[in-house]
Amino acid sequence: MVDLPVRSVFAVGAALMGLGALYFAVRGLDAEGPRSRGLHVVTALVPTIAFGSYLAMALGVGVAEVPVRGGTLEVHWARYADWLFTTPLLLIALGLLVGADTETVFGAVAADAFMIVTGIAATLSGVRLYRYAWWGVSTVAFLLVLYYVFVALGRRARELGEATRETYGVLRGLVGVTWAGYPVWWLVGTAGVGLVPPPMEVLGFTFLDLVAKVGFGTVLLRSRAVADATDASGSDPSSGVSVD
Ligand code: RET
Repeated sequence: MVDLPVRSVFAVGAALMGLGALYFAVRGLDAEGPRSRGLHVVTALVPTIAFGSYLAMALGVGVAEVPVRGGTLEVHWARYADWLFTTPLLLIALGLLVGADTETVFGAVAADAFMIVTGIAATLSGVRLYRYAWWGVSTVAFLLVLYYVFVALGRRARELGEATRETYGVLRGLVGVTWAGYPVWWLVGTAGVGLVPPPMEVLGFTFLDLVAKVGFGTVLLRSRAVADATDASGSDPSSGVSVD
């Protein structure tokens, strides 16, 4: 049974994600051009999914007790369902921003899905040693995701106009810092060594989720790069439409 402070954090998380989704959706109403519209849709979809996940956890349905050797563990599985969809969407947003080719975006999404699925295996394993082994596998996939964000997509961003380059630089930094917080928080939290107590753990993940989703969307949609993306003439590479 999820206790009240934890439920309250989930409820606040749901409210903030809902507001974020609404804000991005309204902003997207007058978006023009396929790439800009795509970016607005993806940016609004991410906190919408998170709203569902947080609401489920606040109502106690996104939570399960998992048997581990020596006791049980409360697993917030709705988080993983959220991440399985929102992390690929965030990578697709980065791909859309820089006009990446489909193969590169697909590679990033595949590595990312593998990271989340093996992260689920880490969380559900009943044997401590296996949990850390799966965490290690998931972290290797995470490093691959970072390769795509920093190297493959970053290379493409460098070829583009100043506005896109700058926005990509900020988003890359934001992804690098916030995403790296997840495996670390998992490790120090209840799923790992248990240094951080449950309410604190939930607070930390909620903070990371808000920055990685709503913070990300705010930076992205505020930028001139997205406004430039409304011009789909394709003469300037920063306004090309390579991924639709
Ligand atoms: C887990 C545990 C196993 C090791 C690793 C993890 C990474 C999770 C990440 C999640 C990112 C979530 C985001 C959500 C917001 O939209 C599964 C915690 C590497 C990187 C960005």
